[in-house]
Amino acid sequence: MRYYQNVSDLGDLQVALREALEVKAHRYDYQHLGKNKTCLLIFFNNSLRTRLSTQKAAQNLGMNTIVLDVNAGAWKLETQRSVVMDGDKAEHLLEAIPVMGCYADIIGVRSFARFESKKDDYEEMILSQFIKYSGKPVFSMECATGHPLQAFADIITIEEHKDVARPKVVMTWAPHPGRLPQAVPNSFAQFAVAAGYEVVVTHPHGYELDPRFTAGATIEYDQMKAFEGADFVYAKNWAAYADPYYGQNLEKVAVAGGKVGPKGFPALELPELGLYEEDWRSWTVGSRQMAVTRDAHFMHCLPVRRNMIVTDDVIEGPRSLVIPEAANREISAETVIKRILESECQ
Ligand code: SN0
Repeated sequence: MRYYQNVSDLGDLQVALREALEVKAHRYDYQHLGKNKTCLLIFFNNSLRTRLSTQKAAQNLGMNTIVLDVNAGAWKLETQRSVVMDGDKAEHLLEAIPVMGCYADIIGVRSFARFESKKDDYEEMILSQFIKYSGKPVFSMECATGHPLQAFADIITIEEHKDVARPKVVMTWAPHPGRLPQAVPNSFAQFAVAAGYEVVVTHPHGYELDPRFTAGATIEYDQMKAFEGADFVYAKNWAAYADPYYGQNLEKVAVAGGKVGPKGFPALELPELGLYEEDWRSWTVGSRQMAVTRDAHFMHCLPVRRNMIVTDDVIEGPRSLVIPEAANREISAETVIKRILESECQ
């Protein structure tokens, strides 16, 4: 494996899951693979779990790690070609990337969707330039369209906690004051389907994800119906994907009478979204929804806004898996970096 950005890069997911459990049991047994090798972790966005777990994973494998926050101390980077660089950006990505490649054996990149251009985001404008110009193996630490290290950790966690062969896994949209990327829900849906689970995705009208990522899942607009009999509930906020509201928080567009939406498009009506002004917060996951599940485990990638996404009692409850998911981030990262070291760096 040279690049990691999709579930397909893992090949057979069942084989990858078995390997991950092996890595978890023997995480310091592969140090010879990374000796005198450097893992460079480039962050264009904030991070807590990804930064710590990926650094730990590379160190478990005997690698040196260098972490760079592009927005804290590096030169501001221009990312578009043909721009006259007379503004505040001193360096171009087209020089910065090959320079980074000189110092690294493997590069991890975090670069969220910017919601300025759907085309740039869905073509992975930043990640694909690292793949093209660094000359080194590259893995995603959440880029515009996916967060495959998170989804791999989530599936490992489900495998460890499921009590039926084919659990019902429900991914639900939940409210947020801002507008979050589709990367986490895209990858989670894709991995959960690939793992062979019964996958239901529930969200208000207007929040449909890119169907390339939800293929194989059932879309159910009635959240209570979706939750019936669920074994696992995965909550996440995401902004609209469909045009013309790509990257928007639709509740805000609707409540503002369309004034915060794209110019020239009609105001959204809340009933069109299956929402009424007072009730979009009813999508916050609480004991009401959890009561109709099969005593489901609760999951979220973190960071989570309590009492927006999920109530205190559910996230603190005995069925919450948010901490085991975070712990498995070390394992998903180690499995991925191990595979890259084995195939590309020996
Ligand atoms: C990111 C996201 O993609 O949703 C990272 C999740 C792993 N989350 C946020 O940016 C949360 C920010 C907030 O203000 O809640």
